[in-house]
Amino acid sequence: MPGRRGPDLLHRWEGNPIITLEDIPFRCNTVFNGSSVKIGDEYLILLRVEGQQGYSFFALARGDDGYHFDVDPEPVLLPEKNGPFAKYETRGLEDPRITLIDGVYYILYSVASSYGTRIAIAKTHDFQRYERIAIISEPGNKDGVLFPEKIKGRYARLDRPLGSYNVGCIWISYSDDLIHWGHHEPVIMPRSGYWDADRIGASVPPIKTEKGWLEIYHGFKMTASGPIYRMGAVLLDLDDPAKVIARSDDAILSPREKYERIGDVNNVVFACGAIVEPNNEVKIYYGGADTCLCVATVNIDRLIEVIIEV
Ligand code: BMA
Repeated sequence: MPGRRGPDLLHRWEGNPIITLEDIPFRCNTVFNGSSVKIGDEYLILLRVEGQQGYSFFALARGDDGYHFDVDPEPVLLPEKNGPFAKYETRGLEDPRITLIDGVYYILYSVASSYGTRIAIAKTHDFQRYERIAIISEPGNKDGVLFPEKIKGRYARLDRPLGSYNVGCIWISYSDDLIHWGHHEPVIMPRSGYWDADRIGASVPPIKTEKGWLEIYHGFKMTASGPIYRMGAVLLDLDDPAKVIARSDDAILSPREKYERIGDVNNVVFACGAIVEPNNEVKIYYGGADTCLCVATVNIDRLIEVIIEV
């Protein structure tokens, strides 16, 4: 909406936060980042929950309006204790991102262990049963998001390998089978002096629009009291998403409210999922200060206009 007042382009829901520790029916330390899907009229959010041991796993929240949710009584995906994946999951499962392709919900997430952080892929048809498929990156990589369709015949993903000098930037890779990935190429870099100066990563799985792939990403700038995590947006070419068409100069959401400022990690807004409604409103689900889940909205055409007009 032209003329919207206030520092942030996104509009925070007045009832934020939408999920806090009090909403979790089992004992845990904190709940934060989550990825969303809408199936018919039902909204589901796969949540990152951190247990009292200190590692994370996933729980499922359900609702019928996108704002009010109930969390299932038990976690839905825990680190494996046995089997081929176990040794890569000893420090937990983090930051799920859901993408629907041909009726299957694929979940990219980070697995953490003393070997480092890697990206894993699992699938589900119903959010009741989950099947691990493979671990699909080397250590030092996270923030994997899968495109919702093949591009020139291959699956595509964005991810965030930590390159030299510990600088994280967003890369693209391609695969024929979702398991073996290659043709890696950097796509989006941090920008010196900007809000996303020191590290960036993909946040929401790319959303197809007429103007290009919309990628809502996160970035941080280091300050004397630690990083400030903000949200931004870019448009990538539909046929060749390694090409950036346009990028917002400004962050679209910055931590300002108390629930974004103060928590287990201060000054964080961190999205893992979004839903585009039939009226073109995008609901973006994001963790606040690693201590709660929140939602903010924006009209998708307005968002694209802002990215392009820079
Ligand atoms: C990132 C991820 C997120 C987290 C953020 C802020 O590296 O681990 O899950 O929300 O840091 O702590």
